[in-house]
Amino acid sequence: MKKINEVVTLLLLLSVLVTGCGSSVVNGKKDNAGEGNDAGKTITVGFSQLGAESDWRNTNTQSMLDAFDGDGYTLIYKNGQQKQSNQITAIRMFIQQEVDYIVLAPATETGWDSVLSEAKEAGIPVIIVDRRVDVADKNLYSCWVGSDFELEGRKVAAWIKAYTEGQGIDPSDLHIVNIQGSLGSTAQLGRTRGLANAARENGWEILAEESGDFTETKGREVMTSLLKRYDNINIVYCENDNEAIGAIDAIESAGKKVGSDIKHGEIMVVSFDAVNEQAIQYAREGKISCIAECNPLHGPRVKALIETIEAGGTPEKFNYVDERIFSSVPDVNVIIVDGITYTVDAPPETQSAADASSSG
Ligand code: GYE
Repeated sequence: MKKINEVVTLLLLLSVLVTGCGSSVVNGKKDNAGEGNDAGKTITVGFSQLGAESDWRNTNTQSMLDAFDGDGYTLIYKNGQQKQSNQITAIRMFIQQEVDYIVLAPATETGWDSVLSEAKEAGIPVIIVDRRVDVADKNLYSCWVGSDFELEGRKVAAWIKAYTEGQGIDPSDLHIVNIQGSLGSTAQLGRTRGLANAARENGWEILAEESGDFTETKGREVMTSLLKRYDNINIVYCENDNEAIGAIDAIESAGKKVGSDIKHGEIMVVSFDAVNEQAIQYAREGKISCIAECNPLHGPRVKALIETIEAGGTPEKFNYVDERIFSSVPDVNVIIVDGITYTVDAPPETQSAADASSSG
C-alpha cells in the first residue's frame, strides 16, 4: 500500500512539473518574457464575445484569437450567441477557472453589476472591449477600449448635411429612415443619437427608427416593410454594413434605385463599419454614399492593456480608436465635427488595405 502511495505521489509530482514547464511553451511558441510577462508564466484570458451577428464581429473575434495565439497566453473564447445570459454564464465559468483576466465584449450596456462584482471579489481584472457597460461602480472594470459611436454618427450626419446643402436641397426635404443596430448596445445608442440630434438641429424628418439587429436578413426585412409604409424615403441610415447590404437588396427588389442623386429619385444609403468587402465595393460604386469606419482590430489593443497591467501600470480608463470616413461621391472632401476637420477618404481598394492603414 505504501508503495502504491509513493507511486501516486511521484506521478502527481511529475504531472505538476510537466504542466509547470508547459507554461513557457504555448501553442508551439516560446513565452515572450521581454514583453511584460514574467518569464515562464502563462496568462490565461477568458474572452466573452457577444455573438457573430456581423462581419465586424467576426473580424473582431479573429483579431482577439490572433493576438492571444501563443506568446505565453492562453485564450478561452466563449461565443454568447447574442444573449447576455450566456455571457454572464461564461464570466462565472471564467471565475471558477480562476483565469488571470476577463475580457468582455458586452451585448448591451445594462445588467452587468452583479457578475462584474463577482469578478472583482475574485480579484480578476476585467477589460471591456467594443461596446460599453453601464455599471454604478466604474471600478468594477479596469478599462475599456473601443470606438466613439456617437462621433461616428455625427460624422455621417455632417456628411449628409454638407452633401445636401451643396446640392441645394432644402433640409425639410430630407425624409430619413434609421435602421438601428441591436437596441441597447452602445453602437446603436451612439449612432442613433448622432443622427437624431442632427435631424433636430437641421430640421430633417425622421420617418422611422426600427432595429435591424446589425444583420443583413433583418436589414432587408425592415427596409421591405418601411418601403411599403412610406413612399417618400430618400435617405436610409443603416447602423452597420450588413444591414445596408440587406436594405439595398430590398430597395432594388422594390424597383427603386440606390444612389446619392436624391433630387432625381434615388434613395441614398449611408452606413457604418467598412469591414464587409461587399459593402466597401458598394461604397466604391456609389450604392452606399458614405461609410463611417468602425475599427474591429482590438486584439493587439487588449493585449497591450494587459501588458501594461502585468508591468504594474494602470491603463487609461477609456481608450478610443481613431477612425476615418469614406465616400466615393466627389462633392464633399472634408467634414467638421466639434471644430475638428476630418478628410473624407476614397473607400479602400481592398479589405486588407483598410486593415493595414487602420492604426490608433
Ligand atoms: O458596428 C456592428 C456589430 O459594436 C461596433 O456591432 C460594434 C457593432 C458593429 O454587429 O457591425
